[in-house]
Amino acid sequence: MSGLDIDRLGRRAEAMLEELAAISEEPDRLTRRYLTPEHKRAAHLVAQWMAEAGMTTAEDALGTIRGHYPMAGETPGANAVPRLLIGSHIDTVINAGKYDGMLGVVCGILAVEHFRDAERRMPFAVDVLAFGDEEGVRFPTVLSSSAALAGTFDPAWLDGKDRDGVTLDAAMRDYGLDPAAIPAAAMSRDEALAYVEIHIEQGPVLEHGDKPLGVVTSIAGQFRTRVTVSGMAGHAGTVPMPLRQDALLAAAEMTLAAEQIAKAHPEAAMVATVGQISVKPGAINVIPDRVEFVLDLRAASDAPRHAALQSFTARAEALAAARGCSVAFETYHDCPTAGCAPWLQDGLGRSIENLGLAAPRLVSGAGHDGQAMAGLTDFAMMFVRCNGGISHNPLEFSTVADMGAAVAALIRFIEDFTPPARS
Ligand code: HGY
Ligand code: MN
Ligand code: MN
Repeated sequence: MSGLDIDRLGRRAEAMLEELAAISEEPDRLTRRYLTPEHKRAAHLVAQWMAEAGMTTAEDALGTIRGHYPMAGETPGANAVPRLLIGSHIDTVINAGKYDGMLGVVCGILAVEHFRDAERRMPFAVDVLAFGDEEGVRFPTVLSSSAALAGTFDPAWLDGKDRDGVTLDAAMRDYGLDPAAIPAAAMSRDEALAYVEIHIEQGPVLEHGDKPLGVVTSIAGQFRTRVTVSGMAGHAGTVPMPLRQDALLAAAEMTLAAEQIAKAHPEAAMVATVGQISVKPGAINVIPDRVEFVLDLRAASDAPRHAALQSFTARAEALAAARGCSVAFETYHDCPTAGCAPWLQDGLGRSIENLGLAAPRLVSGAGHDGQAMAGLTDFAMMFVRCNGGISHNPLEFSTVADMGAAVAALIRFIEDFTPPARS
């Protein structure tokens, strides 16, 4: 198919993912949140693989591990080296699968290893990036480590707290990082030729079309809005139902309203999710007086997504008032739809077709570091088929053959990569 040993590449990827999957905060499931000791162990393992593959490695101010494969003729310490960026993330959700994020880092390492083994260097350097805060599961930030590399990190994020009240600033220092060095983490536009990410599709389209690989056209925009509902605590046994100001019942009606709004817009590929909720005071026999949840609202384009959030907040205020409750909203993440550069889409498409495979185009409903990297350079993504489209779930699975094909296609892409002439 390509003169490359697809099976060997796929088996290497599978073995590396198994090793990473064993590094978890929890004994019986995979959870690896940003700046935890487990993140550090995974980062060290990835840095070791990068070094073994012929790269120099560095850790930036956000903990991103940056592997650097020099360009032809590059002298150590050279400035303004043009580089193709390849990366993904090594943080996970709670009870995660072992492919989401990690596959893209492993593919980048295996592709560079191929060129090192062939003693071949390109007219550009290749950086492999292992970001640590893509999921945004620990702090109220999302894509913060790729944003820092892109130069768009917001210092206000440093005050965000995790569920234990630890700020991002304190967690960085505890991890051995220096928040004052964040500005220096930004890469100059001159150096970044493009950013390319390989990722499992996390959806059913490729499997449904019996296609191992695909090329992403755009990444859906998303809101993360914290909703705080306040009511009145009371005795579960003595307050008659009509007299209650039950914050949980109001919140429950709001989550159903979000579902109705999303279902009303199939043309916008709109989805609404509430995956995290807290109920206070949290006693069995006390009517809840404070409920906090985060609404994750996404759509394939931005106008309907913004309109939907407005509809939701109006609906939520009416539902709260009807129960004598109040409601407050804080949108802490508003990530616009990001388009993948057509020239990079074409390059990825050709590299897949070079393997004798079709290269279908598809939209990503999932968010990715590419949305942050779009602030620095053109970006594109290659999707890899995953079993049943399942993700954010330990049942996540991608075959050796499909992962091997992804590495082979990436190798072909790098071989044929011709950066556009700079004006
Ligand atoms: O939520 C997402 O879309 C991604 O998995 N962070
Ligand atoms: Mn991901
Ligand atoms: Mn994810």
